[in-house]
Amino acid sequence: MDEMWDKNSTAKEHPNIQWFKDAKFGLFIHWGLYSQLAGKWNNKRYYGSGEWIMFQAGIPVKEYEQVAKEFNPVNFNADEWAQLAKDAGIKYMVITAKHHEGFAMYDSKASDFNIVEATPYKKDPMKALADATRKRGIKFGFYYSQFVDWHEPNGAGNERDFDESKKNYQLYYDQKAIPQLKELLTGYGPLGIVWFDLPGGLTKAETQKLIDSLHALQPQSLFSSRVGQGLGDYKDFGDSEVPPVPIKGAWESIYTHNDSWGYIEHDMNFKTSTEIIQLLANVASKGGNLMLNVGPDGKGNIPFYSIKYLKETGKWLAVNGESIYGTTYGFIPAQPWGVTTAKPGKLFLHVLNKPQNGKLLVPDFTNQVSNVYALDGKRKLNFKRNDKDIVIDIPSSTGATANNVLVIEYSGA
Ligand code: FUL
Repeated sequence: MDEMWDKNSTAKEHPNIQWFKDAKFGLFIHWGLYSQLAGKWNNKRYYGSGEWIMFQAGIPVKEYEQVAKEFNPVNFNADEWAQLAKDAGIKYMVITAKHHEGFAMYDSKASDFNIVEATPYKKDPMKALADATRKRGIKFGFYYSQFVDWHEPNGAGNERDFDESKKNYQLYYDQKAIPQLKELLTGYGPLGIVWFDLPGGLTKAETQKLIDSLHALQPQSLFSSRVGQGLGDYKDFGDSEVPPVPIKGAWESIYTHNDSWGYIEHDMNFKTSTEIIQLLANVASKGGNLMLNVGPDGKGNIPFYSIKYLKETGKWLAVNGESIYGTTYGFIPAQPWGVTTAKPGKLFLHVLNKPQNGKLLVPDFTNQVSNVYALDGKRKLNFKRNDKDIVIDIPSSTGATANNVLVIEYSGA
């Protein structure tokens, strides 16, 4: 079993980490000028990551700036977005304040390339969203691309418009990234998370200095490990990655709902609610959080299928949330029928594939069992002890849902 993800076991965790460990389910939102392009440029369709279209299609900075003139998300409604998160059973939300394109989706004094200055919309949607989200008891946070910035001569990643040999990354950090991060940490109330992405250009000592100066503004805010140099308050794995074994400490898996983080009009490959629920159970069974991404369009609409499947996921969580929120990884490894999560005195069996013969085998469970029941409706179930194993009778009436959760209550933990 791994110890703390990349800290030694004596390293101190962030004092405010517990809410994050308990949260289990977050909503990631990628929203920017790329949402307006919707995966198309000059009548050509692009696939993959919509938020990379400037790079993929080779759009020069000056032309990309023109996209801002068309960006007018009149349908954006902070309360609707926050209420969707609430209905979906989401516990924290992280939205792109600035992605690699360099465009600030908030009122930034540090760069005119922002939603208030450069678009006909002229308003800052982030204030309203931060308030609407927190009002519903959901933590709010920002994604920030700290090193890659294709709009800036001194930012990383755009060697087509800007000569790499002339770049001064420190200047970019001093003039844009650090001032913008400070704006985000001072203008939008208490942030649950700052989700740094793609580190570079800083030594470990410089990264630590940056972290300290930002934590001084909001000590309670948690910083993602993509701040770089092995630092950060919790670990993010690669995009769309679940570790194969349970991991101790605070960590997160990130997935997007279809195949793109930013909106792509022609990407309809949405995960169903069954797939989301099973993914969530799988990640929780390893001890982590799932942050699932949606990509609203340029008008501010969240895609129809994201709304539909998120709401269905929320309905399942309303009944079965006890087996997800506040759990730790299951101490029985993955079985042919599914995965497990745990709380003191309770083992939750997430039955993702119902056993054909109606007998569910839990191997090597030696504790004294006091009760076995289905979480949905609390129906008591018959079980037998078979040496070290437990065999539970699954009633034939058990339907095929995304995830039937059974509970074993036991003593002697
Ligand atoms: C990556 C980015 O390059 C992608 O565009 C996306 O934001 C993903 C979540 O992280 O590093």
